[in-house]
Amino acid sequence: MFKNIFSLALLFCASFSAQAHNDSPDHSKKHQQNTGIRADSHAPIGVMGDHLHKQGEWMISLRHMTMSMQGNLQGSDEISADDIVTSVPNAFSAMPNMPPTLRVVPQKMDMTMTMLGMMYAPSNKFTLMAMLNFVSKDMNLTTYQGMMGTNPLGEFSTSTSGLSDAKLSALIKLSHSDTHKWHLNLGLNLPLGSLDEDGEVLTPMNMRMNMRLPYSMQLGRGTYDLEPGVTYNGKSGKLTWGAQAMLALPLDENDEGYDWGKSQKLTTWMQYLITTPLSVSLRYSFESSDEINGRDSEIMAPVQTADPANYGGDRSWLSFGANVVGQNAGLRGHRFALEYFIPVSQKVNGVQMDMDDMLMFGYQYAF
Ligand SMILES: [Cu+2]
Repeated sequence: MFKNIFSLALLFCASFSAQAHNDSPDHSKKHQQNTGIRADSHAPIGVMGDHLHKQGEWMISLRHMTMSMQGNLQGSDEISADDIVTSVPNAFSAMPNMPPTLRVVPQKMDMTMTMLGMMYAPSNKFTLMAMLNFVSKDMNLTTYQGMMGTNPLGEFSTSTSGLSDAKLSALIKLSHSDTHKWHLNLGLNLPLGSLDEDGEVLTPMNMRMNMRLPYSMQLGRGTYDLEPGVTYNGKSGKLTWGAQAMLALPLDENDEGYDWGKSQKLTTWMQYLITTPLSVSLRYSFESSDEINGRDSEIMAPVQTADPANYGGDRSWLSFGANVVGQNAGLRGHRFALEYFIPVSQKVNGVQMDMDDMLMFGYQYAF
């Protein structure tokens, strides 16, 4: 699939650059460089709130992300399904009819997220941003037979989809020179996503039961989170670079009695402008998050994802991206971008699924 997507993206890039060069043969290339909209005036597409707008300007954006997870990690080491069901304690073993170890193992998870964004600048010093998110999640799991041993009983899958949390933020200009730009990000998570999604699961006793799905399958965080951060952008010739640090601080526990804990994200990137309408990027991201605080009393099963201690940890990614921006006629100012992420390191709390690669596409248009 990725191969096709990349060919498509390259085709886009090629047609956009061709257009920029063919346009108005009277103009020198230098002139076009001066009047064109630089592709690298926005950060790689996965960075949110990287730029401010001019007073009165609006921007709409649409991003689509796909990510997948396969297999499991304990800390930073791979752990097999057989090892999980024989060695990892079940957090609910004190409850009646509960096995001493985990008996259900997640094998694969696919997730997509669609983000619809809007920006508006009431002044040159201040840009507002709102984002609506939609998610869909699919997980395949294997259930092991009875209270112990390594005999698989069967497989099942669960899925959820719908509206996730929304975000509101204010971007406040600090200092802006031609080379260095700094701004503050003040974000707020609005808990619109559902926390009580159900699904049918296969139990180790070979029963199909409908129950509340674990935390990672729910659609939202359920809390108002304060998300303060700071963003830096630098520019020299055909090179741009930047960095952003963000925190997420839940203000209270949610209606089901838990919160996702604090998290911090740090990212830094570099972009190279190949031609005015096309830039390529390399980015490093690091995220560290707490385990879940508290718990939802309806989430109870011999599976790692039902235990709040199996959430959070440290993860980092490298990503490769491209930004393309139309230069003339009907496509002027229309941006298309993509970013492809590869996990570099993972050190998870407890036992969690192993992240695979991620891909994000985006479209942006300012007016
Ligand atoms: Cu914008």
